[in-house]
Amino acid sequence: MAQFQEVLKQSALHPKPAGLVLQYGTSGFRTNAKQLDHIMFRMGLLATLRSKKTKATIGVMVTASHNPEEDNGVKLIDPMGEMVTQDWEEHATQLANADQEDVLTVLKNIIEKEAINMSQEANVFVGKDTRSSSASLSQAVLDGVSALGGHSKDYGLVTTPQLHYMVCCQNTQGKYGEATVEGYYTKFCQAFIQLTKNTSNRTDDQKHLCLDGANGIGALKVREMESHLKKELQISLNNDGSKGRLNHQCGADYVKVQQKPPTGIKINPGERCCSFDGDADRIVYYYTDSEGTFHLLDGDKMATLISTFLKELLTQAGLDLKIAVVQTAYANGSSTHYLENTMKVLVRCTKTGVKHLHHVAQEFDVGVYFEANGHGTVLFSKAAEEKIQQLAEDTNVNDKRKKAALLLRNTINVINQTVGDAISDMLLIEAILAIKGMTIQQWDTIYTDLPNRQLKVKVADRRVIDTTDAERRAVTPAGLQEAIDNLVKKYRQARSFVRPSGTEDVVRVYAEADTQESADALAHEVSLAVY
Ligand code: NG1
Ligand code: ZN
Repeated sequence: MAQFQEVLKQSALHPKPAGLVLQYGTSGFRTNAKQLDHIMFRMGLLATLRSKKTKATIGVMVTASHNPEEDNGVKLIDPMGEMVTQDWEEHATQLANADQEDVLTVLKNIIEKEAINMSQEANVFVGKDTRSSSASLSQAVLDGVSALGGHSKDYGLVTTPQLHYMVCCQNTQGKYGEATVEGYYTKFCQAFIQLTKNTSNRTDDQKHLCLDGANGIGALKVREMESHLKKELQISLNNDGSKGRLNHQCGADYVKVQQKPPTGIKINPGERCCSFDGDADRIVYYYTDSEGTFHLLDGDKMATLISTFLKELLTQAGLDLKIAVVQTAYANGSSTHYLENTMKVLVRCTKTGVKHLHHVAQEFDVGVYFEANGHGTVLFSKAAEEKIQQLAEDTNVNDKRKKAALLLRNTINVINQTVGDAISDMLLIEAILAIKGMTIQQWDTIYTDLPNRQLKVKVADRRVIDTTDAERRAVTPAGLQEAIDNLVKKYRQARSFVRPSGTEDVVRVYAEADTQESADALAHEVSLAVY
């Protein structure tokens, strides 16, 4: 067929470096940008097939999130704006690793296995972050789409969650919003303005937020969005990309892992600050107190604030909807304890990686999910949305129930349900703090984090470690878990686990205990047991 001839011809222009083997990992392919041209072309091909198979628009995002500037990566987005399904991750890995002369064979195998009708139309949305390599790499994706006769729309510079939103809007015929960047700002900012409109006691001080844009795409997009916020949120933007390097000593990952503010930003005591990561799908909050001590409010603190707010509104609205919080093993033990024992909220733990959290959150009427690193969102079931909508429109309910229903409706609209989104999460948190009249210090005192430490250990082959129980226990190598158990017993309120990273060639060690010294010592001892 002519289209396969075109694939062959174009594929030769995007050759694979000999011997290179890459895996579709926790969130797509990610490595040094110089090794990715053929991967991008082939993901353009694969997205076209996925579009034919699902008879829907598929997204391809070119980004390496919080990795350094010289890296890049790519992830595929399924029709409802969710991460691509796991079976297709395997197709992606096979196609990415096929030798040059085998590309057509692998492609045809996928077509056969998935029974794809090649005369079906295909549509692919493409987006990219601000890395200097992203322009040519996203062009390689577009080349892949056109080689198989697919249609593409190049959104250019967008955040990862914006592209997820576009794909969802397109495939739901605009029911989720308009599939444009302008439509995105309109939807989320209008909901934010509605939510904050009756918080008249809010001072200018409370409307002010200090933001670290990680020198990435999030900074650019916040600038674009600002006028839609009508001064209801006044953002002073640092690390806007004009001077510093992407993710270099700044951004959500740096702040979370280093447990300190971005370098070079002047923060006044008590000032509310937040950091985005390089593609704006993660956010963490923080402040320094009058003694100069740094306080981090991470994904767990956000999940707690959001779920508390939603639970209170559901009670006020008299709606019997099942709410749960989904976390990973990295969630601070104090957050889980507070949610289960004080808030009486159901907590579920899944493997690391947002796709796992997203799927579990879908099992509930209201599923709040967050990784400790600040990636998360809230999912509302269709039935929950309908009940909230009905109540908001009902003329026979008392004022209290009605008010709660209206707040819930606007809360749904301020949330990007397709994926964790730094911009949408920021608007949600800002709205909750405004409605509750709460300062960042008050939010911080809801519970106190257990001191914790994360370490990375380089080993010959990290895959010798196999885990179970949502990665909280090691099954192999023999004796490792027993050694960890014995170390944990030496400390108070202690917990520790190890797992191979899905995005880096390291084993990650996590430990928490009653003091920072104990957490550090335990993490160190466990990392020695890993060798
Ligand atoms: P790995 O490298 O598998 O630990 C990291 C993060 C995940 C997730 C992915 C994708 C930690 C401990 N792990 O995964 O939460 O965000 O990257 O970016 O933060
Ligand atoms: Zn990211």
